[in-house]
Amino acid sequence: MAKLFLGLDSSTQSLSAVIIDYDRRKVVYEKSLNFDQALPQYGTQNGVLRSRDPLVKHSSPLMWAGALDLLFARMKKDGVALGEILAVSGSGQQHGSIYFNGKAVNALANLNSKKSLVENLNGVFSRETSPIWMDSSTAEECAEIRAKLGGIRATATATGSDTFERFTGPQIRKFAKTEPSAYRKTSHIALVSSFMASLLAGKIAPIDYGDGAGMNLMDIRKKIWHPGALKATAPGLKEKLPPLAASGKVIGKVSAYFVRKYGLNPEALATVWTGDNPASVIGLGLIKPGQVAISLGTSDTFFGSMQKCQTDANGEGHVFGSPAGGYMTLICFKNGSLAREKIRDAYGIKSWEKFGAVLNATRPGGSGGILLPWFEAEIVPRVNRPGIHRFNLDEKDASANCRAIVEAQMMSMRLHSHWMKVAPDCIYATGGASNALPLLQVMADVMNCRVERIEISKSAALGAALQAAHGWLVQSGKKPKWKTIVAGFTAPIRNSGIKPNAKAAKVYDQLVRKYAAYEREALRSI
Ligand code: XUL
Repeated sequence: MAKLFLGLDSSTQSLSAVIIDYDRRKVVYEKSLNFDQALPQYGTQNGVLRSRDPLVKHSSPLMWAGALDLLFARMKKDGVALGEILAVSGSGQQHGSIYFNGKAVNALANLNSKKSLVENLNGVFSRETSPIWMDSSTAEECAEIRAKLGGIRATATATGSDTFERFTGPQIRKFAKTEPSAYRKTSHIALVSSFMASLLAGKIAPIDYGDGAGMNLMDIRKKIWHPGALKATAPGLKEKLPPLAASGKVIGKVSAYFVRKYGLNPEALATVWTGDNPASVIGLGLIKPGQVAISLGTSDTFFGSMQKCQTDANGEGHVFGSPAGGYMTLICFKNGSLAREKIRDAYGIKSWEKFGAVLNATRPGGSGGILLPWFEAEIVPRVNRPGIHRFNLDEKDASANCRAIVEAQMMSMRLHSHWMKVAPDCIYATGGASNALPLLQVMADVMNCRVERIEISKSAALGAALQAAHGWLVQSGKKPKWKTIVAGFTAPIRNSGIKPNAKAAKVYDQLVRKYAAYEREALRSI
């Protein structure tokens, strides 16, 4: 019988599934469900609820649960051999938090398959909505926690990152301060990853070392809840948090809900989920230390695997646990795809092909103009007042602006990834926009490094499926090597290598200095 493993990825805008046939080293099924389209009753825009305050970004945990039901229903309808799946794992958008009240444990243990998950979860939340990673409304709480932990360097050394607005600890502190009675009624706090794992397992699931590191609450070296960080964040927090565990660790058998309703294998194992970035590290096969990838998605992320924990003294980058053991580094730029899309649309360019043609038709460095595209509050560099800044750049010049936004994004990555001190010989590009070769040429030129494409549109879900396989093999008494697990599933596209152009690279060596100066100036002015 085929060894089938299911990986799910609950991201900002969609829920995706990838099923792998482990022995055949093949992805045998993929499906994605877009929240706005499939569940319009929640009224989200790009997966986010509308809010009057531009810094507040919440989503609905019920929508995620509804999406899980819908996705299983679609898999069943598509004739997927759900009865043969051996283990399920997953990944979630990082940092988002879910607040359960005292009814949750019972409700999870007794999920009624005659009802929907949404009906089953009626009345189990102490907070109806979930702040997600795009939220930047906790600057005050970040400052308070950072001060109690002894400043930026001390906070990053203790928890893997400086305090960040989207990180779960500052979000929990804001909730405890602004809604103390609802906070008191909270019995369990989950991340998106552990929330979805809890539904699958029918019990409160552990948080893994990858996603747990995105909370400012975990001791990054000891991988336990950090007593000082807990104390600095909110009263009685330890009791509300689940245990920490390695991702892929078996929680138990899947809840009977999924067996009865969708015919999932009753022996299938539910395992601990992780964050979407840690899962992508596996899905892209970044097992060797020093391997670096740039993912061009809703947010643009620059990440790689790292053996020894080394934190960023300036506090811009993050260190998370890697599902493959060891660590991963990550820098997250919030104004990724949506910012590119805004510029593309503002100049009436109808497709990404046309946008690429505009890039090809302009010179590296353009006329030396710079565009800082902070449509949304930015994470790196930290910008809490959104705005677009142009230096020596004519707003009316469509092609110059298209080139300038891509160059700015790449130069920002070059500048702010300096602390990782990795000199990769190749950068793997992935995510939606990595199909656009002209954009990758700018990446290669700015980074002065070869770029290879890995066409795994669902790298997080694939990583999750591989994580399920790992968990199952360990449970079966094997000692699987990650190198063996990922082999054959992940490889760059053949002949996809894009070499940097030496002349262009020289232009960017100069321009990046100008960019750094303008960025400093813009940050001073806001
Ligand atoms: C990482 C981050 C984003 C989300 C996107 O720190 O905030 O990449 O994980 O889902």
